[in-house]
Amino acid sequence: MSTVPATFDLQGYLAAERPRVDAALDRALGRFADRIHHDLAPAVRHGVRSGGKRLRPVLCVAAYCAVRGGEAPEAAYDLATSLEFIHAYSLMHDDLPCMDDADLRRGAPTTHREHGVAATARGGLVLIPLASLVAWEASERLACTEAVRREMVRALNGAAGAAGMVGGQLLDLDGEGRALDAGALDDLHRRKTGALLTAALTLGALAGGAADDTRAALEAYGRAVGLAFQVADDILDATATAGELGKNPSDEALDKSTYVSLHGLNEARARARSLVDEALTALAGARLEAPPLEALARYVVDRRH
Ligand code: GRG
Repeated sequence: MSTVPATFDLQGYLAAERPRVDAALDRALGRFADRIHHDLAPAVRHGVRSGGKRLRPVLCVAAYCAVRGGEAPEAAYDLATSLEFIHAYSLMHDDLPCMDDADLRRGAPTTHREHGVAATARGGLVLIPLASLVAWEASERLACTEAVRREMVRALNGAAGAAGMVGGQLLDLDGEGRALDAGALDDLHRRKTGALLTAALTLGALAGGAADDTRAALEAYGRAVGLAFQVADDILDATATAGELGKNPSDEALDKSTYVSLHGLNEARARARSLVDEALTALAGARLEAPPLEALARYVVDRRH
């Protein structure tokens, strides 16, 4: 099912949104420069500003616009920066020798390859509290109430923590060399990847002043898109080249259970499509007119990196 207007230009939309996100990341690194020890600043900058699709901030701002209509103010992009800070730290740490031991990300050397393990480990840690500070400060400029601002910071940290991304990463590391069943694989990825993607929708919805049912619909969309994203990631890891991916495929080398190893390529593709339909159904149920969110759901599974 798709209600995306044939005229919606996702590539043009992303080409306009990504520089706005990058500008917000630069603003945050500047505004909070005194919170980043100067020895760690190059590694932090590398982790935050070395490319990437900027999917989480883009989703956050798209949710804000879906709720409020019109264009998003600068502060909405500043709020969305908090999600990218958590994402950046997670990739810096994920690539470290004690985790995935990756040399390449986004077609370039990983942060620890450029700036060393110590600065990367510590710089990643600096980004965690900074993300909360960024969200707290930006949400004040968006004139959110204190209760809403607290809820945003709680949602961000919940998604980043043991019940979310960190917990998912632990399950992932634990699962290396073991066959996980379908339920365990879903649980792992709902935490590791899905929780932060869903938090992007939560923050955008809260900032936009969404009613509870609209927020719930956006979060249902986020959960479906989050899992679809990971199914697509597994398909890409199994089928794309290192050149396309900008990193070395690693699932097989690390002996990880994936949607492809568990279900096969065709079934994994069908699951990704059905999750996209689930996401679009959630939007339609809330009568949300949101062409960017509809197109982004499809993009998540159609992307080549
Ligand atoms: C101490 C156990 C422990 C964990 C620390 C390292 C870590 C926290 C978490 C890792 C979480 C992780 C690597 C999640 C993967 C998420 C994912 C699919 C990343 C790729 O996202 P894209 O494609 O990346 O959006 P770009 O490059 O576009 O930004």
